Amino acid sequence: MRTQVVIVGAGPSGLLLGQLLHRSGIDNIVLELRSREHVLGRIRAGVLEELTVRALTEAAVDTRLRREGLRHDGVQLCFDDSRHRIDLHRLTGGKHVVVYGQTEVTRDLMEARAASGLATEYEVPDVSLHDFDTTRPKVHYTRAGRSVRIECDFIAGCDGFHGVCRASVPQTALRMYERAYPFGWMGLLSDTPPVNDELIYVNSPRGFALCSMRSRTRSRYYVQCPLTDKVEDWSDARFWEELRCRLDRASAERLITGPSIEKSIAPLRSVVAEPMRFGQLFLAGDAAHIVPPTGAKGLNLAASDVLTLWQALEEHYRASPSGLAQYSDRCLSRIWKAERFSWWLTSLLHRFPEDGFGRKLQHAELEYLVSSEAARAAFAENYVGLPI
Ligand code: FAS
Ligand code: PHB
Repeated sequence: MRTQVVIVGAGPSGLLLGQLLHRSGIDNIVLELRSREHVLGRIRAGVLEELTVRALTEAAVDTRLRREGLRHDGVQLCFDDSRHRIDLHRLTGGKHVVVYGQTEVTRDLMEARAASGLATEYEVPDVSLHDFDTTRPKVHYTRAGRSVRIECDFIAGCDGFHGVCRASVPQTALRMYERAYPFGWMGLLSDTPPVNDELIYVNSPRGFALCSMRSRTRSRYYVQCPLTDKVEDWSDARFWEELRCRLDRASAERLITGPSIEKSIAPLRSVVAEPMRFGQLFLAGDAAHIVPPTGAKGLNLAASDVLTLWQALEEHYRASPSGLAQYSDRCLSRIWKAERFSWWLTSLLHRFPEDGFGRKLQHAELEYLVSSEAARAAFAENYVGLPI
């Protein structure tokens, strides 16, 4: 079998790249380890930058997003029992973010791919990469007991942090930069009206909390928790009580609770793999980098990697000077700025073990942030997403 681009991974990165390549007339196949249902069952990101909306529009996968996505012109910071609004729209000269769950983005991309009749193999357990340091890379896997070999021009590694693509690169060719945080996020999804019409990021003496949403009737909440916690340690009642204790009084009184429809714990870490290109193999999204979700950057960085890769591949196939050689440096420049913002906001809002001096610095920075136009503007331009 032969195609132009083999895409490993059917998360948002892989599916978005597949749709963009298709619209440029570039053949591609997507190979996914898990089932379609499993991929859709993951509850992850909730906030899209305008750049991500633009990428989904280029891929002609924005109809439901424009109908159901919630435009947010501001976010709120909560500390010392009071909330402070950051006016994203005014501070960035008119930009905003859109609240629309990653699950819905993935569903829209899956449906668009199926409607386009493009080749997608789910539940493929043994993808292996070959000869990607030559001009004739190959990808092998088995399907119904039969060995399949695909010859291609390029391989896009969109298989997330634990995928096979980055793992196929000789360790001597990779530089990994990592920072782990001494806590995780316990997340809860509920069919209850959000406590507020904008997101609330909370720094409380008991730890970080985040009030987000998926719609006007479905809420997404997080509380910081020890890394040793398990989901079964968190009954619904315990979660709601802990969230109430961390919120300002007015929000706590307004909080509407209800049964959880999903609960999960995610560890927080910052990771970057450099470079992102190895011969004809290109890494995109979580396959190349991880951010703590505090800055709502993970999914959005994946989208900007994919936009950059799609434009470079389109130039290549149009036989015009292509950006393939600059792909890694271009992506890493934006990735590191988002890594910095995500690390900074995580350091600002979370409770670190026994660090009195650190807590005084946090408080001083929060007071400065909410009282300085310049500081709020810097927060706002990072939160809505820096330009590619
Ligand atoms: P993904 O990991 O989404 O997709 C990779 C795909 O590759 C998966 O479907 C996987 O099954 C498949 N795959 C893996 N190995 C394979 C193999 N060997 N062969 C074939 N396929 C293979 N971001 C935010 O902005 N906000 C959040 O709140 C947030 N919460 C998160 C919570 C968790 C628990 C995790 C893990 C991430 C979270 N993220 C969040 C980040 C997340 O949204 C990612 O940035 C986003 O999923 C990146 O998309 P992909 O790069 O497509 O990677
Ligand atoms: C979410 O809605 O899941 C979400 C929103 C903002 C974040 C992280 C997660 O910073």
